[in-house]
Amino acid sequence: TATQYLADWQPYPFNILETRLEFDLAPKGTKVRSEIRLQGDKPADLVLDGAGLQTLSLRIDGVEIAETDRIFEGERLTIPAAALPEGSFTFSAEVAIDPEANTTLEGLYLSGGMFCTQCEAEGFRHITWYPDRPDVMAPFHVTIRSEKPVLLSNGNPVRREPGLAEWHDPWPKPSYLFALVAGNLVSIDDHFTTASGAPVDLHVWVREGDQDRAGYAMEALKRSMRWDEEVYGREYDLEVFNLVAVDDFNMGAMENKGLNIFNSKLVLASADTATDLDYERIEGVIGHEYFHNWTGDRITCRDWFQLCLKEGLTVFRDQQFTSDMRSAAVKRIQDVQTLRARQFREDQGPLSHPPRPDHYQEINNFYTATVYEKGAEVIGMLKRLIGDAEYYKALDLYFTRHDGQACTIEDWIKVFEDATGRDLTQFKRWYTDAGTPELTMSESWNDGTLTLTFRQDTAPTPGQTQKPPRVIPVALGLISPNGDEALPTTVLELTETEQNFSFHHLGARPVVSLLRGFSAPVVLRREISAEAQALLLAHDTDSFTRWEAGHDLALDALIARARGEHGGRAYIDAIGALLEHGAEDPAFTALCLALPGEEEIATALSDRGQIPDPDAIHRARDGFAAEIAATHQDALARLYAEMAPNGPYQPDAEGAARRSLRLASLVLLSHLDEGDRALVLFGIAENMTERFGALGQLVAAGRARESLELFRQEFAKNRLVMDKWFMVQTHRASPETAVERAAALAARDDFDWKNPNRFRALLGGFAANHAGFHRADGAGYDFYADWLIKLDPLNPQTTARMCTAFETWRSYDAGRQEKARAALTRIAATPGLSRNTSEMVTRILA
Ligand code: HT7
Ligand code: ZN
Repeated sequence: TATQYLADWQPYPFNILETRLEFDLAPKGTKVRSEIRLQGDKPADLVLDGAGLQTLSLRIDGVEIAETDRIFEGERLTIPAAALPEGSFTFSAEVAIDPEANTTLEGLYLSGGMFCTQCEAEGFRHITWYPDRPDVMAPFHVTIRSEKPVLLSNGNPVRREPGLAEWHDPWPKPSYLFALVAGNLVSIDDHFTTASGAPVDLHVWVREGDQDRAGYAMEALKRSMRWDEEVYGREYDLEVFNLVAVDDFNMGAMENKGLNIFNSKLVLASADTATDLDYERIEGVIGHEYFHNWTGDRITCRDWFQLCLKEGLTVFRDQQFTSDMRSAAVKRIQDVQTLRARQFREDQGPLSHPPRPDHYQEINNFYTATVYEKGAEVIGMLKRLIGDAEYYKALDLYFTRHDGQACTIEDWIKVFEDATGRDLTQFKRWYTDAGTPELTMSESWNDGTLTLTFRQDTAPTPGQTQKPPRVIPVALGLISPNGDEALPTTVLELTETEQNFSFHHLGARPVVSLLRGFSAPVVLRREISAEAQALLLAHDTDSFTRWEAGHDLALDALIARARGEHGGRAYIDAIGALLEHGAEDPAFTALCLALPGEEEIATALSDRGQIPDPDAIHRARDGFAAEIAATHQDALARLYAEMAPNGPYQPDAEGAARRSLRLASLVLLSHLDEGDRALVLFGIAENMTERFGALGQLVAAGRARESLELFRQEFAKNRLVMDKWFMVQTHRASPETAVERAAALAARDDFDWKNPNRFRALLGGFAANHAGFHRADGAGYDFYADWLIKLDPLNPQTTARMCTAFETWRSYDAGRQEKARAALTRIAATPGLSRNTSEMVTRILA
């Protein structure tokens, strides 16, 4: 398969003045007529992309193109320059496509009888012949003919009559932002007035019966619109904003101009069907897609290597939004947890790549944690280095300088250099170099002076052996032995491989509160005593480093226990002090009570040069939880009771914080009462957060049979809740029974495996069951591989993404490695394997 290289990018030789599309929708035979008005400065071949199209006619200025002037090569059509008029001309095509047969969920497809599209990254070529690349931008005029009652496309509505709708999008956009929806939908409607007084009609479209679960999405949309005006000065720019919920969707949501399309799980929510986490994700993703209107749509990417230009920035913006809507401290801790679990894991394995890769085979495999989450961290570092005022000044310059353009990371860096006068050459390495730097800090104390020595090292990554030092902003503070802050947050700028910093005139030797707010995406190495960690957990003024101190104590204890040693007293004692005042900051207490997961313990063990044993890790974690619960039984029971609902369910940060502490206490207490409390809570809970939390504990305790059946009976008709039902069973089953449980669930009639949400619920839940997936006899790998092989011909995108479950396979013992390798080799050898999955498996095996 051909590899694409960043270095090969060439500008497209034509501008598109306008793109006109006409759709005659039919499930099996949709006709698409296109008219593209092009203009070129000098003679050039016209190269268009198309895949799986039945071409009925191809014309230039109304005249059918001669057979000899149509050169088809793979997914490419070339019309030689000699067959084209000079200056401007119109290329028109008529093609037929088959949405019903389209199971890839890319291009135009059917979901529950509704037509919908997904064009990012290269889906538009499945709709018609077009320069399907992000730097070719055009205004679109779209006509839809269909008997479906609701017919939507991008931009503003122009004409509506029975069986027909016309839309015009005046903002030039690339084909990946095109969208069309046609179906039996109902909407909830609202209005928004922009800061400069322009009215906007807002519609959230769902299936009949789902309206009462769409209200939260609408509120989240309005909050997003206001926030982008207030914080970034960005207003919405069309008369209407449509948001549609779709059941069959490969990812979370898509930012098509004026017509955002969402996985229904990121729209629909009510107290009895959605958890606090669901609500928070809905708000965050609605924000994310809305913010793309400026960072993605108005300013887009020149090529797909620049994906993090829009995704890193938009993730950064959605993280800021959630911090402002909820608790900034909690949000930062959660984001770091996600970054470590997903991006660090990626960076430490065979799939490591820079936020701005320079080659790929299948772009859909690069919608990764590195592009998204590390891309956001890099912007956070930039902001920390230059300060808030300079950051917003640079963003203003970015929006004015590049509005309507398709840009690169170089353009982005230049904006910051011009706005601040800084040289960001070294900073740019964060975009071009893969790998997570390890930052080692050592201390020396001499007569009131503390000297810190920092060293940065980045291990080689696939294709990149040399890792020169990067600029690393290290935010730190100093905490005196009495708990007072001896130095408030100070940002050090590391630029060398090794550097010293001294702090003078200190009374007593302080404890360093290091990497406050997780000021850079690095792995820290330092010697620190358990007493010093406990001091930070008790007194640090920075909530991230405070949480981190407790987390590291717990992780050290779990590592020791997984090796068969004793450990954990320091954490148990420190937690005791925290629990006394636990109710004062319930969300923070809950975060400190949640033990590091099994996967994280496994990674920490391999970081320390040990081979993780998944079964020993599972036992160690269970045993430690039981010991914590036994020691603090009274305090936990008190908090569990105290955090019971004190009014009707509200999906806000305060309510969610109380519930998170109630459930964190329940998790620990369940190790003592074998699920007695969980059983009671399952029976009385009036919201899904508590109900589902209780159900998880019951499954883990092996006491869920009746509760699962009750749950199923109640929610059999609600797809999203049934996804939870599948997921909790594979995720929380005991390691010994997980494969059999997953296989039994997969054999059920209601395991609609062609639906990505259902597939991810069962198989993704199973892969997250660390000891179950990594079962020593390889049964977990085989089961999982069988399902990937089955899904691949239908849905390569989802299959390829789910291959990442294997990315850590080399960390385990020889027996497991052999079995994982066999499963991966079997996938790789499958005849007709998609390009997506083939690339992933090859990289993972390399
Ligand atoms: N920009 C989108 C990324 C995307 C996607 C979304 C849905 C289905 C397939 C997709 N391929 C790529 C989502 C986002 O980051 O906002
Ligand atoms: Zn995005």
